[in-house]
Amino acid sequence: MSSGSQIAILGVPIDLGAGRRGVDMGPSAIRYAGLSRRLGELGYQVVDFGNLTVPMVETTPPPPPDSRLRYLEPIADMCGRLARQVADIVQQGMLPLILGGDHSLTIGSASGSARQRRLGLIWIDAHADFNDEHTTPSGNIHGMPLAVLTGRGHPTLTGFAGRIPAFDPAHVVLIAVRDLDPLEREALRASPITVFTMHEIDRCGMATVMERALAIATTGTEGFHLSFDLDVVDPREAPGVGTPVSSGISARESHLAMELIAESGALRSLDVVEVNPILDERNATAQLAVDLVLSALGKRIL
Ligand code: 5AB
Ligand code: MN
Ligand code: MN
Ligand code: MN
Repeated sequence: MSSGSQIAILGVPIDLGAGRRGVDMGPSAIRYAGLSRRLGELGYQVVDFGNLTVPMVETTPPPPPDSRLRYLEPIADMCGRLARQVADIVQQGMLPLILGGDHSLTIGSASGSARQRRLGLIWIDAHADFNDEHTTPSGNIHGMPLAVLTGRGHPTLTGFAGRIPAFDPAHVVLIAVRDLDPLEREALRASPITVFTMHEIDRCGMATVMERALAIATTGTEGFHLSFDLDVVDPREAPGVGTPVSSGISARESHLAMELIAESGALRSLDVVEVNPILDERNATAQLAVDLVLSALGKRIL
């Protein structure tokens, strides 16, 4: 994607998949931080499609207290509609930029983007989001999207309107993981997904990790979808997230990852998720999200 191309922004103000409230306001906070204007300054034509209509906690029947798939039906319905709209955006030749919202939405955004083409998947997150209803400690579906996208999960999620499995695990890469649940960890170890944990980043550096990650996501594919969960960044620099985990990557390392993604020329769609304005400090996390999107789409310092 280069300057002059078209970017389609779509907000998904969903928080039914998360354990705490607030990420439903993420799309507004990211827009308020100047997303459209700054993409325009970078040379892109920007079309903002507004927000997908999604249900909210106040008007949705509560799940049973022991539910292992909280808000399953409304989330599956949201993902089906989102996948269709993202596939439509791709058909129109635009690059989809999805604003979250909790990470359950990526079941829809990534599968919609990969509906008519073979894509790799780069998942940058403190968590692996690789739970299913048997391994989850919380029942929150935002901890499950990567499992669903690679074919493991409840049939209501794996069987919705998108193409599932949308991604061959051989072309999926997880970056900067540092918080796994015990059974999730077992599932991940048994899977062909490539995982670069914080250990590999400390050891080899972000540049080397990204080179390897990009090779995996782009070899034998038509490019890749990027899913960026803001909780991957250290909470001192990105406090506005629902599930902070200490000792994360720095804002600079995040920029480096994004700049290398831009250089690859293979980014086909992206989402930025889990921004929680209620917990943020003066919109710093939303501001960082915008800065990182700009880096991923080719902004250079000089
Ligand atoms: B996020 C946890 N593994 O499944 C679970 O923010 C947290 O989209 C999931 O990465 C965090 O509930 C989901 C404990
Ligand atoms: Mn996540
Ligand atoms: Mn996360
Ligand atoms: Mn292959």
